Amino acid sequence: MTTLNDQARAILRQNDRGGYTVPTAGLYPYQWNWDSAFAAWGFSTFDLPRAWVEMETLLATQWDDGMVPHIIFHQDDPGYFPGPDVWATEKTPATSGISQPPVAAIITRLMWEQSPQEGHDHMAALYPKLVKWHRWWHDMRCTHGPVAITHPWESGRDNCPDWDVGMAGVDGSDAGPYTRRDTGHVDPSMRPGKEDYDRYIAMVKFGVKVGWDQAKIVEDGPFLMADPGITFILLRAHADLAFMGRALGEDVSEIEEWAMSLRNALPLIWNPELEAYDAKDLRTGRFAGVLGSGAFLAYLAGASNPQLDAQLIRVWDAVRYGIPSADPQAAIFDPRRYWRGPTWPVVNALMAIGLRDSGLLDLESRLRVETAALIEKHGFFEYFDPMDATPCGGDSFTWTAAIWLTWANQDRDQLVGAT
Ligand code: 9WN
Repeated sequence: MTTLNDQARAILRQNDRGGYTVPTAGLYPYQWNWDSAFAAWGFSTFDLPRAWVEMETLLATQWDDGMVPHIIFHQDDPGYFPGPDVWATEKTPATSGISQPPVAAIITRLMWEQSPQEGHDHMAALYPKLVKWHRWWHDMRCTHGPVAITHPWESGRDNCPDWDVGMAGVDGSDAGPYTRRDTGHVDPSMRPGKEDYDRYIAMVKFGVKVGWDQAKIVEDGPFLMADPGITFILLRAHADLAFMGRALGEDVSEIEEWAMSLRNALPLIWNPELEAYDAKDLRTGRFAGVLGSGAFLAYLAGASNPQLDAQLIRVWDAVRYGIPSADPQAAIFDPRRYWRGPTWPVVNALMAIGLRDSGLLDLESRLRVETAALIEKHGFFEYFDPMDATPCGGDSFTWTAAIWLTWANQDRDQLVGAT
């Protein structure tokens, strides 16, 4: 009998395109930044050499300025829009012009710690590239304090309600004619709407117009919002990077300074009215005013507090499976539409690291049991309805397979109360 472990490993192998892994065939035919890091973590459970190759392929696409792009278009594929011709970054291989959540250092440390001797040279070779990427985040995206994103896709949580206030200020009227491909692969009611896409394309066009000059994009681009999610991921990634640097005998004071200035900026994204961390439109100074899953990544950075604990339990108790991507008690909650309500196993896995490190072991177990139940019921889908477990988005999804192997299926025989 094929076990779910076998199926998860087979998905990683099937989605392997030779040195990099696509998120899922059809819908996402290229290498995506944070998906690839999760793929590496998944491979590390059964093929550590292949895991290191994944991370090395990702970091090999780093731009001269230090950015590691969000999509790498290794080979043209008409099944995805917007493709390399729209981004027009003039890189080889072709890439998009924005980045994605910097989970690579977090996962590199996890892989290295699995086998410190075998991993030493790989980790040491990746280290300077990771430092250069983190410096890019500090110099190019932390100019306002917390991490700012210049396009919702940079957050990895594309159309979550966090970005609505910033998106409202983006003029999508001259996006021009284009044909979406995503809605041909999955149910359109689960994807972002046309107005969102017009604005996404307008932002890409602005990047092309300024030759992907990141300083100009931050200064004058159509969209700039503080993202609690990446802020917490980067804080955690800085700590893991510094840990590896110390093990290599490197001077990590620069990384420690980035981390300290980022931590000092956290009050700027605390919304007292919401009683939670909140996204903020840096063009207008307005908070988003909605509780999104990015806020709960605070656990990953040791930045939680009793008010946030209470919010976590409130939104979690309002659903049955996993932590929802938007507040179920808010009017905008939409349990199957992309990042506007569903639960994402991959985000749950990141939160679990935070819950465990914060000593909240019961909550970590609960999250693991609920996430595993979704996969046991329906397989390795991209995301799920948190109310009734309906599988959504792409099937045979790399990161869902990866987190099954690394986290969701770990030691569950010792847990009780499976959903
Ligand atoms: C745009 C690949 C990616 C993920 C993102 C997710 C989605 C792309 C899209 O798919 O974004 O980058 O076309 O919708 O939101 O987190 O990395 O899985």
